[in-house]
Amino acid sequence: MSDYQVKTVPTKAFQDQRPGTSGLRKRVPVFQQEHYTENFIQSILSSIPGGPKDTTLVVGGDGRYYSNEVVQKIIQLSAGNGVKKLVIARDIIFSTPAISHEIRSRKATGGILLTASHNPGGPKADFGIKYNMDNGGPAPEAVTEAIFAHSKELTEYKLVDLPEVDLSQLGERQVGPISIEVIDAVKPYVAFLKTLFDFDAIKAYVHQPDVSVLFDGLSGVTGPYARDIFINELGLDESSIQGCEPSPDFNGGHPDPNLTYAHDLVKAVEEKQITFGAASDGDGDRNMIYGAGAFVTPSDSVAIIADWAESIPYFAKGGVKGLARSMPTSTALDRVAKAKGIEHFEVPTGWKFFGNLMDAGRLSICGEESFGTGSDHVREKDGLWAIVAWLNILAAADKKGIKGIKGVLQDHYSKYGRTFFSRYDYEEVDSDAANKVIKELSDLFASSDFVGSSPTATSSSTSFKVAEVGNFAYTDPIDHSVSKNQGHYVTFSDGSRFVVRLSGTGSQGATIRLYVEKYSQDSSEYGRDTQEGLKPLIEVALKLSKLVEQTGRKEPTVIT
Ligand code: G16
Repeated sequence: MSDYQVKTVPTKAFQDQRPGTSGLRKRVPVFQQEHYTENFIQSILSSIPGGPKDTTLVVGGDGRYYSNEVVQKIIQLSAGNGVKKLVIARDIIFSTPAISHEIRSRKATGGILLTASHNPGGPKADFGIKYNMDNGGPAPEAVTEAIFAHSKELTEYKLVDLPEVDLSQLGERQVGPISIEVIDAVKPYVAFLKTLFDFDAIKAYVHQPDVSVLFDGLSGVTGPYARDIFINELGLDESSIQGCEPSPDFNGGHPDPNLTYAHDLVKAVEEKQITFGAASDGDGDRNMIYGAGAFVTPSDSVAIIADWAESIPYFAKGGVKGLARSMPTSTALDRVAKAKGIEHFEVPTGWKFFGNLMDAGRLSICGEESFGTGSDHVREKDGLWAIVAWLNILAAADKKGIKGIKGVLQDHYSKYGRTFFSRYDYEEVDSDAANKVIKELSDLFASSDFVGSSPTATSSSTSFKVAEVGNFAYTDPIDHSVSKNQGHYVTFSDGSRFVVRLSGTGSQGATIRLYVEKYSQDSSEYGRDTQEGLKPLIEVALKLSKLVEQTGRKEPTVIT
């Protein structure tokens, strides 16, 4: 008989463990309830296709508050469920894209990621758990629904009582019935990036006397990765990085790389007139690109990366097989796809929807308005990948006399026109009020005379003629699965549009997202302020959805 007994622990099921856009995200005290975290981990293990027995799982996260407790639970439950091996990052610090890469390069069964991404961390803030598949990507809806179904019916979970495992020491050891390998999670990922990009050209570019760089890790997981890339590989000075010490509560900040939450970076870039500024989020999958006087919207970012793909060795060698964006992301990418004759796709919000297309060899570059950009090098969006891609592009553009981020943006607009895009977030809205906003739009769409009508923005007397409306649904071209209710959209006859949907990543109440987009080929408009240009459209969107009346919110929480 083994020294290690598998213990069966009776539990009660929770009814609120449905994974959202990207895993289960709740406040820490929710995860701290007796059995809550164990139940969810058991539901994940029970839902692994083929079962948990003899599997190898990669485990890590952004190191946020409560991570160590949860990893110790994962070790015990994995041992109880017959998992053969866990590959865990030293001190748990493992960026989401690096986990994706590790799963793929080891041919592991899957991975458990501990992160609530860009949401704040700390004893009263957010925690999250998600499962990734053997392709390195987030579990598709069939699997997340299986996890949810398990969680609602669970009566017991299995574990082995084990002493706490020290995760600061590298190396492989046997802990009871399970093997634990603690790895350096930074080196393999940075070595991988070096195979994708022209690091020599980037190095030459960033050392030009008129070029300066500032990266902000927002105290999230990318700090050690950024240090290796910017300081060790590119030979830049310490002053080129900030916020690069991972902190369990992100130093009290909100690790979301946008104009609101990455204000320290924006301020420093403007004050010091830095050529290239960039930030990444808590778990390292999001990015923001910002040079002095030049903010790159994520929708433009993916379009520009696609347009300049040939300057990036990975694409120059392998070609660009297809392009894709999430539905609310602006149509800037579509214009590049059409111009280059490349297949392109519009998928629902959620990186998990890109995976099948990549696995089928039909998608190379994709992005989302929510500061996510990436490619088929892994199956997650990848903040540092996007940042290095931009440096690669800037180096190539510089050789053609196109200077800096501003130069690349102007060049793009003159070729393709400019797409103005903005997102208004109304966070922690009462759920009933949020549902009423959605219902308001559904009712409007059902009325026979809405399409063809011309709502007017009273402040400027601008009218928009309604051309098409709908609630976005998607049929996956590969496995033909159908995802409905993915966002209400109104498209106007001039090509502008707005979208309203409820976020699937909040941890409290509801978050309403309003996305607005307007396209212009009038070069006198290219230099225009985004919010100014979109004002009439936003007014019409708010009027039609009755958002202010239903929620009592006069202003959004965040504008990006
Ligand atoms: C996740 C998903 C993204 C999605 C974003 C926002 O990002 O991976 O695909 O665009 O959430 O989703 P929602 O609008 O439903 O809140 P992350 O960085 O939070 O993992």
